[in-house]
Amino acid sequence: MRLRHRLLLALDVPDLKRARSVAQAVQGHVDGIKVNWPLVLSAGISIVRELADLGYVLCDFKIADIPNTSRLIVEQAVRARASGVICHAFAGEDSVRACVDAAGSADVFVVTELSHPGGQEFTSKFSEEFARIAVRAGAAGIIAPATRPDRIRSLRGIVGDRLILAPGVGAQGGKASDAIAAGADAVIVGRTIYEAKDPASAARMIADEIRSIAVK
Ligand code: OMP
Repeated sequence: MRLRHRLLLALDVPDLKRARSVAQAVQGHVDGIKVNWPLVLSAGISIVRELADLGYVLCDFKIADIPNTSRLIVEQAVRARASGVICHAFAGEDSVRACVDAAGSADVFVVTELSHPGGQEFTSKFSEEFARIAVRAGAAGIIAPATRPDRIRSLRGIVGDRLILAPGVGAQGGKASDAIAAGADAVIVGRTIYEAKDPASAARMIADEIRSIAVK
């Protein structure tokens, strides 16, 4: 993944027309688009193929199943031209390995601890172990919470130079520059961009905020 802006758009927009228009609008301001179930369930897997014409598409299917099913899911995402997929680690290292094997040259990102308050009920207790699983299984990186930059800092110590993508900016209360300063390679932002009147300028503002700390 080429990270020029250190920003990915979470395109959680079930309305296909609007999703297409937001995706077009942010071109040149984001490094990729993350697609989750709301859009895929409404528009079908062909939306992944369509968005792949614009650049990097990360399929956030939060895969958490037995290895064989995990493999079958990743194969479909790759067939639809996904550049990366997201899986959970709580299904076990064998399931994460199955995702990595099936992904081939595509990236696998492993969720460590979820960014919302409920993420502290269960996932935060295991996030360091999940990060170790990501490293052992050969994943491209992890997902870590922009809402808790201190956790990004700790997890960076475990994953070394693997990528850290941090969601939870804006609507969930996290700050892009804080997440980057704590060691994230890029942030993932949804509502703050796609609910803005002008998604392109919302994306540009976040990228500018990130750039402003990167040059300090
Ligand atoms: P906004 O809160 O609207 O910016 O969207 C955040 C996006 O990141 C959504 O697509 C979430 O599903 C996703 N996400 C989190 O918010 N928290 C996490 O811990 C993990 C993810 C993710 O895996 O992308």
